[in-house]
Amino acid sequence: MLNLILFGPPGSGKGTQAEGLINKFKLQHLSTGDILRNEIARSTALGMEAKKFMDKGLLVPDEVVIGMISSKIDETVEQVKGYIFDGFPRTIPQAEALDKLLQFKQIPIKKVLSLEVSEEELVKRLLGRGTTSGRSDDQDESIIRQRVVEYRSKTAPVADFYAKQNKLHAIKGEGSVETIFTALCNAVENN
Ligand code: B4P
Repeated sequence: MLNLILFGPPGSGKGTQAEGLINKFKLQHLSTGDILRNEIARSTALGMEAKKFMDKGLLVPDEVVIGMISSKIDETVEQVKGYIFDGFPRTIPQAEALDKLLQFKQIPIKKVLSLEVSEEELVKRLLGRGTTSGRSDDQDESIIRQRVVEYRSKTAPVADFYAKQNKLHAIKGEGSVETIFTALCNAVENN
């Protein structure tokens, strides 16, 4: 099974690049951001709870997202060739929980692809998306900057967690979508 993590700050291109990687490697997409937005759209209790955090640019509590991912894996594991985790794990407890889940099923993470983009470029991209996406967390610069602060304090340490396992591959996330996609494919295919 080919299990990949797409890692990087908000707006680094995780969702954008996930699409191409899913098509090329025939992987199941698991985006915690998409799953949470779907829960919000359906006004579920989980969605309403998550919205309180997302609207402020904060991470949703670990137990909520870990439970969500665990049940998605249970529902799909028999039918897929591998997963692309997009926007998960975002904290060390999430990374530890994912390792445990995958160890139990004997389907470890193969590679962690880390997209590197400057803060000014992130803010520019997300404000740009905010003009068309309808996403409230993309429309206010102070919320976007808060998401970057959350990334630096809680998510960036996850890179070290995977570097210690020799699974981390840093990729320049600025340039054309096609050039970045080629670099990601090379990282997946080469040892
Ligand atoms: P996510 O849905 O994961 O979204 P994101 O980090 O904002 O963006 P992504 O990185 O996927 O966007 P992309 O670059 O593709 O998270 C949203 C919120 O959900 C979080 O803030 C948090 O509250 C919550 N959440 C999600 N997962 C969680 C977890 N595990 N734990 C706790 N909370 C969680 O796109 C950005 C823009 O850049 C687009 O407009 C795109 O067109 C553009 N773009 C992409 N590549 C480009 C390039 N090469 N050049 C120019 N523009 C580019």
